[in-house]
Amino acid sequence: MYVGQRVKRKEDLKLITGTGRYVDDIEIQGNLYISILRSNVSHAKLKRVEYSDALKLNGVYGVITGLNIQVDNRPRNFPMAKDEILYMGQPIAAVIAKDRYIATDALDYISFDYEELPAVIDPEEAIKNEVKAIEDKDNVIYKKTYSGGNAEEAYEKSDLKIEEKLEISRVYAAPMEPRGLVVDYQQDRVTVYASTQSPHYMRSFLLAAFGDKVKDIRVIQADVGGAFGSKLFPYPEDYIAVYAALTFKRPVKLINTRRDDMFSTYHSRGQIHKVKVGASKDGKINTIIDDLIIDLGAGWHGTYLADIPATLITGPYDIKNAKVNIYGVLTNKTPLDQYRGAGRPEAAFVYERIMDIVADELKMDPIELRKKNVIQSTPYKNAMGLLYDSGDYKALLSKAESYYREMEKRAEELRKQGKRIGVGLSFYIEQNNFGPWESASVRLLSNGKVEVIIGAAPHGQGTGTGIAQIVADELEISIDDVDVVWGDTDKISNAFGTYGSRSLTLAGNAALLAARRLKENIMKLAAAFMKSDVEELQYKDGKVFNPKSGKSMTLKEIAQKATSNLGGVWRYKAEPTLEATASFGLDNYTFPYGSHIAMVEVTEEGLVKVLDYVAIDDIGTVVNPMLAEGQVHGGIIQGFGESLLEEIVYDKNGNLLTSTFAEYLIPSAVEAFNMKWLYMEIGKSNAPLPAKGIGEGATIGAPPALIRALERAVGKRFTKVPVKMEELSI
Ligand code: MCN
Ligand code: MO
Repeated sequence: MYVGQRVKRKEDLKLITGTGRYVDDIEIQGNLYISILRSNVSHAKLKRVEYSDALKLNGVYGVITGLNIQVDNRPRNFPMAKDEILYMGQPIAAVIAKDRYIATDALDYISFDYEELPAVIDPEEAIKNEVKAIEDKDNVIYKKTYSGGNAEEAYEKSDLKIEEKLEISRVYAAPMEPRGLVVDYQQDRVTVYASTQSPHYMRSFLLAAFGDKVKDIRVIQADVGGAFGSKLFPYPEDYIAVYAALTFKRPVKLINTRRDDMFSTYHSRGQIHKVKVGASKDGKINTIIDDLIIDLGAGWHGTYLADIPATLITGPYDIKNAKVNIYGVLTNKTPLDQYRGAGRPEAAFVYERIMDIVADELKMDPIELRKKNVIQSTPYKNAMGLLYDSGDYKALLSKAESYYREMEKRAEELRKQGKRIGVGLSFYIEQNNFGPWESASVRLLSNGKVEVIIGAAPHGQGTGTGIAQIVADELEISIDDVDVVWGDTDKISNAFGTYGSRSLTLAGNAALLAARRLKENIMKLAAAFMKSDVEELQYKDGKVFNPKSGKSMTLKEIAQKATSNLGGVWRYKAEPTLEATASFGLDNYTFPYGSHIAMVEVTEEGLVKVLDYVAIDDIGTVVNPMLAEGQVHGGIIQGFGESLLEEIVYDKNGNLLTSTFAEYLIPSAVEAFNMKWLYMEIGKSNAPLPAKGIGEGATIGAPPALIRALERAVGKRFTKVPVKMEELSI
């Protein structure tokens, strides 16, 4: 059995030997380069773009301005500002030139006239609607209330009433590789090579825009240098590049610089939660009322990032009354979309801050308070109607508690030496398997090897290895004989991609079902070849054999026979193409859950050192503990960044002040620390392979644990991430 083993990543050999192919490594004979002129003002009426000087430059093929395409959920002036500039960094013009240097130089020869408009930057100001972020739109573009029980009445009746404003700043996903694409043009065909999490989304979005001009748009996912949620849906640059290829009838290439990327890759989080919490004297939380303000920037496709935390606001706790009023507001900032965790870290920050704050107010132990409130058994329907499927939350919490108590003991010793030490624990619930289903095909090749094509589009997670483990087990063959491939809309026609920690569960189970189907077909073919009844045959260790006659055939022999043309007449009762496809979806979300425990030291200057860190998850069956652990490590470090370093900052005029890594800080090896990951396999999903996801869990669990530890170390209450050095120093 490979499932459950720490199998090494099959993806790595290519990448560590320098033979990976990222989008900027791809050159199509004769491709032109695109460079984007971006707005340096945040809100203005765009009067005129002057580019005749740029056209005079040697090597410039053309300039595109004012391109507008109607795309669902995207504002007017998409993908380029035409009459109104909505945010700093918005594309205004695109230069198409012979090489990327000429394309970039030509930007200096383009100017635009504009009439500045007041910018809307503070989301709380935006609600007042006095100044408009987009001329013809109400600033509060999305308003929705979720409620369960009777939140107000429960609040009035509560012994303890607390009001807090909790804030999660805007962040940038900061993948190592910025976004980019190469568009190959061949008269009526277009092939896009992209750094994306979903070639299939890209294809369907682009076909909606350009479908009348081409037969199909094939999208191929290049190797991707990280995405973290930010490369799921196509961006303005993608539309501009395809439009340019079709207009100039040439292949084109567009690669973001880091600065381009920081301005244009949709930012994330950016939420304010004004909460009212009612609890009884003994620590039972009765109600949460939350006014949730989400800073959507200059677009409104990110509203789902408020729906997710709204429906998860009670977390893994049995809180019967809750109400969340969402205010989705427009501002003159880069539009908002998902970053690893997508809504669940926001929810966890809120309900876990609530747990710690209520514990402090009641002078109770925070773990005792959590134990009092934690959901006792599953399945459980939460106040907003979500059905938490499976797991033993109490058991996981008590396991986490033992680590917490042990760290507290050590912390106490260190405190006696005068050190500022804090320990924090978070307990969280996840939700995954968004995007209804996923597909996979399994093929037996004539060399006897098995190719698995998945509709998910991994980009660093190692999911290809996890799925190879599943298929190798099902077909009882060596994992070396299984090759998992993905990322090409021509290889599998309908699929979604990798996001929401869904790939192992959905694509993995689709691959499992496809492998089963293929095996059934192989048995039928073998029966024809071995002149046996299929009932007489058995499948074992990658061979079909007849116990009566003692004869057997290997997969390779079956494949060669089925695909050779020496058989003469058509006589198979089974499908000789040796390919089976299946799709898999679950009719409910799955809900992994877990706990993080952190011990930190804060120096007088406000420097933070993480002394110890433990994370515990229950994700049902763990296919590859090494891969899952790797995901947790990366997520914890990103959670550390979000807690202490990362913040997108605009000034009051909408100038982006964090447009390089000198101002926008991300954690590096210097900040890294030891982390231990443990898992339980109690909460299985309903899938044939009862796994749940782990790709995002740690970004959910880390910030609340770290913030609590910091709070205990310095003796102050923190209600906003990131916590700044000056708040931590003495
Ligand atoms: N796994 C496992 N057992 C399980 C579940 C998962 O062994 N029960 C393993 C899988 O084999 C896979 C990994 O854990 O190697 C993650 O699988 P899964 O939880 O299904 O998540 P996805 O593959 O769908 O990955 C998406 C998730 C998301 S949503 C973001 S954002 C994110 C993340 O993955 N972006 C990443 N991790 C990232 N890691 C890298 N290196 N780069 C990114 O951009
Ligand atoms: Mo994601």
